Amino acid sequence: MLSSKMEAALNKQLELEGYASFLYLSMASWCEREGLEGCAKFMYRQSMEENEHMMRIFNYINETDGHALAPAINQPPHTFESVKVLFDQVYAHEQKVTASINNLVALSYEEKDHATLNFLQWYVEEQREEEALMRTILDRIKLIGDGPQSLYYIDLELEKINEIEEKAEAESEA
Ligand code: OFO
Repeated sequence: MLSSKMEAALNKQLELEGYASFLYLSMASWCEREGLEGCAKFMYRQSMEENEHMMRIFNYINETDGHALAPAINQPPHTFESVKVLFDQVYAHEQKVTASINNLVALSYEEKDHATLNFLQWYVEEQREEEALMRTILDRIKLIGDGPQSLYYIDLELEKINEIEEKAEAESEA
């Protein structure tokens, strides 16, 4: 059973995951409109993943006798200065999510809530992977440059990353 403090904190996390899903959806749309197909595909997938992250917590709250509350989500921005700014914002949001997951882990220790501590380990690992992936993308953008002539090559890099991610997903489902 969840303590009321833990239940409230997990419900709060739903907002962050839900916002990430809508932010990335908005980014996917902007990329698509800019003709950046590889980036758009990447952001659509990230958006779906964030929705899954939200639902995993949502289901956990109800399974542990809490009450999962559908969160209020602020409207994300619709336009982005550049593809580099867009990925800077993704990285910043992921860092914010990581800090929040770390606070949830600390709270589960405080509350001696071993089930939630165990549940959160998946998120600890997921955040480590996501931050590493975003840093890789930002490093590649730095190498290629983000002027108008570079966009084609940035998009190709994202296509390569999409292929790797899709292959890993297919392997994990097999
Ligand atoms: Fe779910 O916040 Fe990113 O991964």
